[in-house]
Amino acid sequence: MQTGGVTNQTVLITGGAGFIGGHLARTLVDDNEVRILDNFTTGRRANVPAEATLIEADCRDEDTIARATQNVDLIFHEAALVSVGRSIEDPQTSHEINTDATLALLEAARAEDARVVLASSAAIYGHPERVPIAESDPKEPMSPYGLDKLTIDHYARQYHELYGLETVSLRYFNAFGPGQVAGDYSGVISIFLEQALAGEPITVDGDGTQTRDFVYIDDIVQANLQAATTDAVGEAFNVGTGEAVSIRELAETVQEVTDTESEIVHTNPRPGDIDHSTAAIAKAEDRLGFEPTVSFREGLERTAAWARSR
Ligand code: UD2
Repeated sequence: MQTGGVTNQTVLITGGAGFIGGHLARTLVDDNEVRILDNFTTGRRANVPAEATLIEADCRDEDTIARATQNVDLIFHEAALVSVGRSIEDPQTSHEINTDATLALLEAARAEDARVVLASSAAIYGHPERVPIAESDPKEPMSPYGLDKLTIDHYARQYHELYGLETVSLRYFNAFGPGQVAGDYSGVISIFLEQALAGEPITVDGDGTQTRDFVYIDDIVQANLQAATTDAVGEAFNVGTGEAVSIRELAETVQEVTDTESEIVHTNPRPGDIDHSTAAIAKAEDRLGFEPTVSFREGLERTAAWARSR
């Protein structure tokens, strides 16, 4: 993938061994000096390119942050506790990882005058009053995770307003693609693909009428590269496709693309789950030049092919 004009920079990717961070690292490593900060809680060593410098440590550790940010030009902050469910079980840990560590990172970026592109989330909106959701719509997060992401999204804007730091918040909707590994706390697509390929039941929480805006990893990377060079600093952007897919429809499409015998079963709805979530992307289109390039179906087929090859 092209680096979108991000060249010859010293780049720190926190969570650089994770799903999104790993894709960013591979995209940037040939044309930049890439540093990865990851503690491998959910990250994977296979995601770390050989040419990158690895700092294996916890992003909550302030000495680590100081070392990792030394002389950096650009920071992609992807390290997080990404599970909404985990944050409900353990709000304090969510706060430490998602909020406190981000604040420390912003402080370090201020000292280095480094641009920060920060992973915010659609979870900040909570139950939306209407879809698609615009950036200025009400924000009533339903989970500690959503609250943490809302807090750092505000901090990013404030660091621009108060200190002139170049920050951009990207409010990811539901990212998916090759490299997203199924686990108790990972995204629904990776879970459904693993279930389908193992011939196990596909577990839909609740009635499956809840909808999500699934955005393919290449387009997440595209938005990050645009955020790294845009003049629209101090701003937050939705990163999605504008297309709503219900979880039931997702389960059925997974059945199709994997050609599985797996049945769809329904379990209890998930506490703190958002009912509908679709991004309005006009702001990202107009100001970043963002344009989704991979459809849900195409992305799912590519991801299924990857999952099958594992
Ligand atoms: C995802 C991200 C979160 C945040 C948010 C933004 C993950 C793990 N979380 O949260 O970080 O950015 O998107 O919108 O990527 N489901 C099932 N069966 C399963 C697993 C999930 O039906 O086995 C349902 C679940 O109840 C929910 C939907 O699928 O309605 C999506 O769940 P998710 O955990 O993939 O993602 P979400 O939207 O909670």
